[in-house]
Amino acid sequence: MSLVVKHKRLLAWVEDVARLTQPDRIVWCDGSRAEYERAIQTMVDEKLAVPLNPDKRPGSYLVRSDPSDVARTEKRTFIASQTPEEAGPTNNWAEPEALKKTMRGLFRGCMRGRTMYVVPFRMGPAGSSLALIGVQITDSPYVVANMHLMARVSSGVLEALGEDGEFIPCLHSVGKPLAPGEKDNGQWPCAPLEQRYIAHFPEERTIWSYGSGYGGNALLSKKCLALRIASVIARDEGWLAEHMLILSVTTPQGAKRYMAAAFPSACGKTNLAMLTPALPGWKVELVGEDIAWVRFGADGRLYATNPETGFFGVAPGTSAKSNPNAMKTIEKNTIFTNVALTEDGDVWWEGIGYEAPAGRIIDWKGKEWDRTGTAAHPNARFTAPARQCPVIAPEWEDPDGVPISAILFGGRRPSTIPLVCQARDWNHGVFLGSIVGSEVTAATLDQKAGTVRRDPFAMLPFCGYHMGDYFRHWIDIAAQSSADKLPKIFMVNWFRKTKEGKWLWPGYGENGRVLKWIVERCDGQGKAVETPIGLMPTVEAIDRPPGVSEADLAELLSIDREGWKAEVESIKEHYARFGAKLPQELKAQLADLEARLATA
Ligand code: OXD
Ligand code: MN
Repeated sequence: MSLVVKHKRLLAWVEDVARLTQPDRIVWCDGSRAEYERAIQTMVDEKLAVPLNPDKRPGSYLVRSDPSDVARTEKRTFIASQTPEEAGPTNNWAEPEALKKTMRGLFRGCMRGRTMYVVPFRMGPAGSSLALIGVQITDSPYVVANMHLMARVSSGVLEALGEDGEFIPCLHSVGKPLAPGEKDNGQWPCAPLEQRYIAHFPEERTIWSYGSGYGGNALLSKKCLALRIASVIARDEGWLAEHMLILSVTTPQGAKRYMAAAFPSACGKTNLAMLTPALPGWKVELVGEDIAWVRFGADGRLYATNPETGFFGVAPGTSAKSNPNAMKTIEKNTIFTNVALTEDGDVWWEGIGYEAPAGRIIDWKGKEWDRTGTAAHPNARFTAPARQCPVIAPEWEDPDGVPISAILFGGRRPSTIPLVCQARDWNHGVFLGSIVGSEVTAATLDQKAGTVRRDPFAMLPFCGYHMGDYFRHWIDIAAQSSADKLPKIFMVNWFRKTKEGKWLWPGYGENGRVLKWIVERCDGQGKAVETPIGLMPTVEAIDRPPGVSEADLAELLSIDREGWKAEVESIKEHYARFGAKLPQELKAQLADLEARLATA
């Protein structure tokens, strides 16, 4: 590399890590196309990546991971703050020095036989006041290629760092040293599960990840930096780092309004971010589909920025019906992981919208698929550049971010929670965010099917500090502005079912009808009535989609009093986890809800 790195702390860190991990060689990354191609070619040479048919998927590759390394491993994810109280009841805590000692033992010699890449990257558009610089050391060419798509990797970042600029050190190894002459030879490298650690040191703003090469465990820019570490920085500096999509809605009159929305995993967040509204004349464009960094502008409004540059989306279930814009985004230049390979060199997965084609299909484990079981892993992914999305908003890289009119919270709730409800004010909105949850389906987690897994603000796996302090931060941040400038907050639920188990709402493009009411509410229009749970649209206020009867809509907008009373009890249990850190304001909101339900 022609650039001379003058940053002493960075150079010393890279030298220390090299001494510890003992790679064969060190490569400083510059973010160039040639470097991306070299990383991919390294995987192809090692039989870790398969080029797809260029007539079907130009510039695209398929990678298969080890069956033990297919998702974020929350059990192996740690917040190593000085005290357990700082990490709070929802995070795994580890004593930082003890964890470092254990991990240093694992890192010792772990890059033998491999290349150590030094990947400088920026999160956030150039010129953004929130942009953060990270440097990831990794021994995975898969990580290098994915980081090229997901973050702004460039040698310019090193120049910007100068001699002593701030950066977040992100150390990663797959944890599979190679003996002399040994090759990966088609074996996805990773360490046994019990040796994996995804460790965050919030006070030091440092990340160490060992043993996994997959997704959020290994692309440290994403969940580790842009959420867990950034949430701590945001708390300290008075902004918000959130697990939220950002979209714009343009009305038939040409008015553009921006919204941010938090949903737990598997609630159609990416689909909503790329929505094609069924309502004629309405348009949705995407600014971000996973993470939003949000801060107040000089005008007192909240502005949101997408720190990333690509999508790491779940493939199964993505189809021309559920998300036509995602399907167009991934037509080319995409890395697919753990999907099935068709005989003609294309990809396939369950829920792609058409039957698996005839001929030999290789499943995600690399075996010929016998057409029983799933051909793609349920958490199979595509990594694609955001700029390829046909509905990317032209302003998605605006360094100032976009002004947010509405914040939406949603979950997968077959009962009780109505289609949409507006918070009475900011604190009531924070209350709605704090009780987000999804109904547990069979075989998810250790919980009983039918119970609600609470995932406050959809941040349960991503908040880098005590969740009670996080609630406090959301309440306090409002003081930076005035009530008239703050976004309106809404709770939505696309997943209501009848008692007989029939969907009450068609979802997908029809969700645009709910966004329309939200826009109208933000603009001081749209009919709403006061109810014990918040402001609700009247049946006439929502444009009714074809196939939804007036009675269905009335049910979607009704208040299930008994359901809500049970909900209050469940919220009490959820809140009990936070002990003395639960803000008084949220306790008051819950008491208020209970009283309204009793008297109304
Ligand atoms: C993701 C997640 O992968 O939220 O984005 O799990
Ligand atoms: Mn996510």
